Amino acid sequence: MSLTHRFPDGFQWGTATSAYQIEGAVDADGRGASIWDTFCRAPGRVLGGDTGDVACDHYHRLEGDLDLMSRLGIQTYRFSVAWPRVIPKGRGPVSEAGLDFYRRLVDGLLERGIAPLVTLFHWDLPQALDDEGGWLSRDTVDAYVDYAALVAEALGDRVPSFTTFNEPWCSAFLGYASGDHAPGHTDAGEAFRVAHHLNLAHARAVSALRCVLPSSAAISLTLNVHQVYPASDDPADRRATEHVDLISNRIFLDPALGHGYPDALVDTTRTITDWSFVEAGDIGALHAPIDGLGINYYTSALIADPASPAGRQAHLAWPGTTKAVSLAPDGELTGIGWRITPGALTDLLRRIAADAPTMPLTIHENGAAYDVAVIDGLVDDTVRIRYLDAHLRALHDAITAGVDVRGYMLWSFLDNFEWAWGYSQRFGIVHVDFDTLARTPKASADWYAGVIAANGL
Ligand code: IFM
Repeated sequence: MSLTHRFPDGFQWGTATSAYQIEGAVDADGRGASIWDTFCRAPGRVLGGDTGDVACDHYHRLEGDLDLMSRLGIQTYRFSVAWPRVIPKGRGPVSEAGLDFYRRLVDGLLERGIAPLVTLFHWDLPQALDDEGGWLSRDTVDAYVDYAALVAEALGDRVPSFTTFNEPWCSAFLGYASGDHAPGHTDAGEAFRVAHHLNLAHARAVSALRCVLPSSAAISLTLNVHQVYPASDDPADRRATEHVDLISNRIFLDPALGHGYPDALVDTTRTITDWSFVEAGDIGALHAPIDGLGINYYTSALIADPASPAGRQAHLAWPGTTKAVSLAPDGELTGIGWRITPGALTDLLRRIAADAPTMPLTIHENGAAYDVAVIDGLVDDTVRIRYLDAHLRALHDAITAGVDVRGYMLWSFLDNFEWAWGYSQRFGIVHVDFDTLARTPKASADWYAGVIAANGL
C-alpha cells in the first residue's frame, strides 16, 4: 500500500489519558480527595451529577488496558499521576501504595515496548491544599515542586519524558474565572494570580526535576495554545484577538520560552489585575529551559470586540475578560459542539515554530468527541476517523513546512469522564460501557493501528 503522507522516521505515535478521567478507585489504597471529587459533589457543577468515582476503573483494570494498547501498536502512552494518590494531603506523608500503582503502570508499559510520558499535573489538585488556598497560595507552588521531585525520584529511572502541567490555562481560567472547572471560582483577577503561580511552579519544578532525572530525560510543558482569528477586518476585532492571544497564550508561552511577561499583557489587563502578586525575583525565576513543548489542539475560535458588529452576533464569553468574545461555533462541529478546523492546526504549529524555532514540538492531545453506539460488537465511528485523518494531514503539512514535530498523542485511548460534561462526551478510540465497564475498540482504533504500522496515511 502506498502512502500519501509519510511521517518522519522515529515519529512517536501514542495515546493520552489523565488520572481523574479514567482511574476511578477514588478511595483505594489511601488516596486523598482532589478538588474534582469535591466539585463533582456540588449540585449542578457536572452534567448529570456524574463523578470520577468509578470512571473507567482503570486502576483495577490496568493489565487489560495495557494489553489493548499493545495490540494497537501504541508506541508512547501519555498518562498523568494523581497527586492525591501519591501524597494524599498534597504535602507530608507519601502513599507507597499509590506510587506502586504508577510503578506497575510504567513497568507494564515497558514490558510491552511502550514508552511512558508522564504528566505531573492534570488538574486534580489535592483538596487539602485547596482548603489552604489552592493555586492562589504560593505555598502550593512549594508543595508542587516537592511532589514533582518525589514522582521523578520514584519513576525517573524508567520514564524518559515528563511534562509538568497539562493546559495551565484551564486550571487558571476555567477554574478561577469562568468557574466551569474545579474549584469553581468566578474572579478574573484570581485567574491571573493563579496563572502566575502555575508558571512559577512549572519553572521551579523543571529545575528540581533536572536535579533528580538522568540528563537524557526530556521535560516539557503542555499548552492548549488557542488558535484565534479576528471575526472580521474591523480593527476592534483585531485588537480583541490580540488581547485574547495575550491573556490566553502568551501569558504561558512567553515565560516558558524565557521572555517573561510581555508589556502588552500587563497593559491589556490593567482593569482586571495590578499584577501585585508578582514578587521581586519572580520574573527571572519564571524561566527554566525545557526540552520540548506539548501542544493540545482541538479547534479554533473567531474573536470579536463585544461592541463590534461581529461581536453583537451570537457569541460565547471568553474566560477572564469582558473585552473579547468568541463567535458561537458554526459550520461542521464535533459532538461536543467544537468547530472542525484542521488548517488552523497547521497555522498554530507554524506560529509556535516562528516564536520558538529550535523548540521540538509534540502533539500531546488531539481528537474528537462523537457518541457512536456499539452495534453487534462494532463501533463504526467513521466521523472520528475523518476528523483524525484531516488533522494528521494538517500536521503533516506543518512538518513539510519545516516545523519540528516529534510525535502525536491521540486524545483519547478510552471514553472517559469529560470534566463538567461528565460521561456525555466520548473522546475514546476504545468504547467504554459505563455500566459494565466493557471495552470495545472502535473502528478508529483499527484505523489508528494502521496509521501507526505504516507511519503515515
Ligand atoms: O478531556 C480533556 C483533557 O482532559 C484536556 N484537554 C482537552 C480534553 C477534551 O476536552
